[in-house]
Amino acid sequence: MSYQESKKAYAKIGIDTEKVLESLKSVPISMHCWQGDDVCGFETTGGASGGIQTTGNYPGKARTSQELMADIDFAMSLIPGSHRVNLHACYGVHGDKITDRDKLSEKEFKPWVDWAKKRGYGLDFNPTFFSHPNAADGLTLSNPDPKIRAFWIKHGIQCLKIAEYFGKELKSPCSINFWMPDGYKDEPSDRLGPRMRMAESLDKIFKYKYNKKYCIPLLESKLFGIGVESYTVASHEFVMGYAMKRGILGLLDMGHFHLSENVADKISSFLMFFGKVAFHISRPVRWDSDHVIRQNDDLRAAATEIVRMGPKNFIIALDYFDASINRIAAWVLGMLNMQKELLKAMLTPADALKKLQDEGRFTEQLVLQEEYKNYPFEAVWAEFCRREKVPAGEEWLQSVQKYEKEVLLKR
Ligand code: RNT
Ligand code: ZN
Repeated sequence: MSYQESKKAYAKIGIDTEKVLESLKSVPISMHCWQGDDVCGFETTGGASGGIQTTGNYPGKARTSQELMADIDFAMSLIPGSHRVNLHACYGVHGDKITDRDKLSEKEFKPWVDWAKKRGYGLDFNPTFFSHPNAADGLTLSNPDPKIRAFWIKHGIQCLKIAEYFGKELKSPCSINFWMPDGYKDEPSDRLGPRMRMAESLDKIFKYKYNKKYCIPLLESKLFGIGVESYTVASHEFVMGYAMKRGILGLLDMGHFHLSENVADKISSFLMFFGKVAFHISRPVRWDSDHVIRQNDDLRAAATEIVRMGPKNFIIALDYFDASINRIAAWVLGMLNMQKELLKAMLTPADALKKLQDEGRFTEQLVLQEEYKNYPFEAVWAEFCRREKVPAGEEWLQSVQKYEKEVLLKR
C-alpha cells in the first residue's frame, strides 16, 4: 500500500498522518553509549562489575572514545529523527593518568561536549556507582564505612556539575540518572539502616544547588540483581518516597520489576504525582537481562501510555547491553523499534477508544483495539524514513555489515 492510500485509511478513523509524522520527529530518544562497549568505559580494561553484567564476546567493541563516537555516529546515520546520547561517568576521556571518580570534572568530558555540539546531539548523564574498588562489596552510598560513603557523595556532586555543564553548553537540559547497585545477596539483618544511610548520602549530594535549567536529576529503582538477590536498598518504594520528598523525578526501568508486573501501568500514577516520567526502555528475559528491545506487547504498552499522556512529559532513554551480537545493530534496532511503537501508538485513535471505555462499550473497545493493530502502519513508517533520508526496511543491516567488515573487525 502506498503512503497516500494509508493516509486515506487513517483519515477515515480520524488520524492525520502528516501531523503524526511531525509529532514522531519531535520525540527525542536518549541512546545509551554503553551498548557500544558492553558497559566497560575507559577507566579499566576489565569488564563491568558490581551489580551489572554483560554476556557475549562479539568482536569489534569500541575501546576508545574516538571509536565509540564513530560507532554512535554511524548508528545515528541509520536512525530517523534527532536524538540524544546518554553517557556514564566511567566514559570520561583521560590523559595518561586516570582521574578518580570523586575528582571528575568538565575536563574529562569536554571531548564529548565538542563532539555533541558538532553533531547536534543533546547529552544525558549518569554517575557510575559500579566497576570500582570502592563498590567491590556491593555498597556505595549506603556503605557502613563513612569514608566510602564520602567518596561516592563526592562523585555524585561532581557528576551534577558535569551534567550542568552538558546542559549549559548544549543548550538542552541534561537528565542525570542515579542508579546505585547497593544491596545484599542474602537476607539482611537490618533493612532500615542501609536505606537511612542511602537517604542521608543522597541528601548530601542534593545539597549541592544544581541549576534546574541545565540539569534534571532522576532516581532509578530496582528489584534485585545478580549477587543482590535478597535486598536492594534503592527499591521501588524507597525511590518513590525519596524522589517525591526531594522534588526530583523517579525513573522506571522496564527490567526492574517482577516479570509479570505491567510496568506500563505505573506510568499514569508516576505522571500524576511527579508531573514527568523518566523511563529506561529495556527487555528482561527471565531476569533483568537487558536484551535488545523488540516490538513486543510490553514495548507496545509502554509506547501507548507515553503517547496517550503526551511524549513531552517523558524522558525516554534506552537501557540494554547485548555483547553477543553486533553492537551497532543492537543500537539501531532498539532505536527503530522504539520509534515504530511510538508511531503505532500515534496512529491509534486514542480518544475514540477512551470514549468506548467511558461509555462501557467493551465489545466495541476490544474489537477495535485489535482491528486497529492491523492498519497500514508500514507505509507511514516508510514515508517517515524517506523524509528523514534513512533506509526504511532491513537494508540498513547491509550497511552495518559493511561497517563491521571495514571497521569493527579490524580492531
Ligand atoms: C542497572 C540499571 C542502570 C544501568 C545503567 C548502565 O540495572 O538499569 O540503569 O543499566 O546505568
Ligand atoms: Zn536502567
